[in-house]
Amino acid sequence: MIGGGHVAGWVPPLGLEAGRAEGPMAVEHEGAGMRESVAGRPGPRAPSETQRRDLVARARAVLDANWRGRWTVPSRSLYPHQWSWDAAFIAIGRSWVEQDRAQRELESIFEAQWSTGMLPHIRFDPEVPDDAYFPSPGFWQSDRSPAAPRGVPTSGITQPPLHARAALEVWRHAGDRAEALAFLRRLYPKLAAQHAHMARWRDPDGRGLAAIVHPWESGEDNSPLWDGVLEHLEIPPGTLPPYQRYDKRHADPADRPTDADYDRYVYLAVTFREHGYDDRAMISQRLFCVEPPLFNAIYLWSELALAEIAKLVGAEEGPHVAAAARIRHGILRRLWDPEHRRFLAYNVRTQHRIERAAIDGAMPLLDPELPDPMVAAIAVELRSPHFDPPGGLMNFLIPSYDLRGRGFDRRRYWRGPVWINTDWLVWRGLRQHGETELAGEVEASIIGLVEHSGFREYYDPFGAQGYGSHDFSWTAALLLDVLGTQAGGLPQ
Ligand code: 2M8
Repeated sequence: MIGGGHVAGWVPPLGLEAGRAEGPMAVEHEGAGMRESVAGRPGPRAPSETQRRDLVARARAVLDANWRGRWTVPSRSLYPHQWSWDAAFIAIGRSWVEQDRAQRELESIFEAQWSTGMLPHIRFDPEVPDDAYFPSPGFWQSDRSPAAPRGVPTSGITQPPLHARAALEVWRHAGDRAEALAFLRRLYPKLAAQHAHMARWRDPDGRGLAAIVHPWESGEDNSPLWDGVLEHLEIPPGTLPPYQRYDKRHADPADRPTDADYDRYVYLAVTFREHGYDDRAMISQRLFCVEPPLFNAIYLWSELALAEIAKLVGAEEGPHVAAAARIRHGILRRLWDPEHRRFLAYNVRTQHRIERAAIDGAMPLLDPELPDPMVAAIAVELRSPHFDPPGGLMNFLIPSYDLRGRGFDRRRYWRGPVWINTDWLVWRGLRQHGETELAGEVEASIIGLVEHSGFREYYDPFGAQGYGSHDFSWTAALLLDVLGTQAGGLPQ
């Protein structure tokens, strides 16, 4: 058994971890009679056509309110710029209803691409004041790198490369096929450069996998997966610049990372800044160097999409098929732990797998060729007490981290709450492998969480309480994709 530090049969007491008296009864209800009306668990019930129509209208209203003319902010309060993998999720959802905005979303984030091919994790909006979000462009100083685009302030690190997959989905849903093909032609060389950057600079020992150098690159920034990886970091006195966290103004500090975690994030970023965000330096220092299943499964899924896009635009698919095979080989060889029958993240610095279970472990389902015994092992794990909250209609799938694992926290950002984007990725993977019953339960959870608590950033698996920011874009976008995929398509 891995994870350690947990008591057998333990269930997190409602509302105790964060020192608050909160439980199912304290759930915010933004709609009427939701408990009866949602597709709850077990025994999911499909929402009625009226409910589906209402959800679509509400999701579209969130996306419209967060549209900034050329891109969508993840949240108007907490995240007032454009984020990289958010843009991909948003484009996927938007593509059901607005082809033009979906295309613009992806093209805007690629305006921030560096000449090395690196796609930064934030494209800053110069019109947003510096004190709206930390770290601001003034902190990152991306112009310290000759590879950064001139006139477009960005961060200096990347995020999971979901963009080729998003571009393919946009094409698949497009009403104007000619325009969608022109869009793919414009984007293809940029997507190929993004992937080439990872193959060239982020594969420290040639295993086919991409390594990340900062928890912010993982997308699941504050996961307990990184606790042990960050432990070795000693922050020399005087290295941290004075900084102020603005996130705690916009969200409850109990839902956000601790100050000690933030110091480490800032220390890593400052160190990379001092090296002008030089790829070689960021990898070779091994300050934080990890190969996560989530990042790499998305990398593989997008590489396969890139092969399809190449065919559509008349380019060669062969190099992408070969690259996908290399990534698959890396995932199967390096990230699969035969003893525990789980996919685990790999710490390149210590040369060991990180023996903690997170929703990451289910992401290789995105590979259509994942061998059946591994698909089965993932399904068993998702149904186990590590990821399936016990009992009752008010518990929801899938917690982002092992419910029984060391460091689990049901409300704190990436340490256990359910996120709609990770649910959606696993839902796609389960469907692809014919795991329809479990996929149906995840789908019911996605819809149920939104019906109970609105378009929140993340949710308590025990009771659906919503946390983090309100009117969160990828929650709205991915709900559109889920509803659009249901029989009858997207209600207009
Ligand atoms: C969160 O990350 C940012 C830093 O990039 C933050 O906490 O300030 C993460 O959930 C990340 O995955 C997401 O892309 C971003 C914007 O939604 O917020």
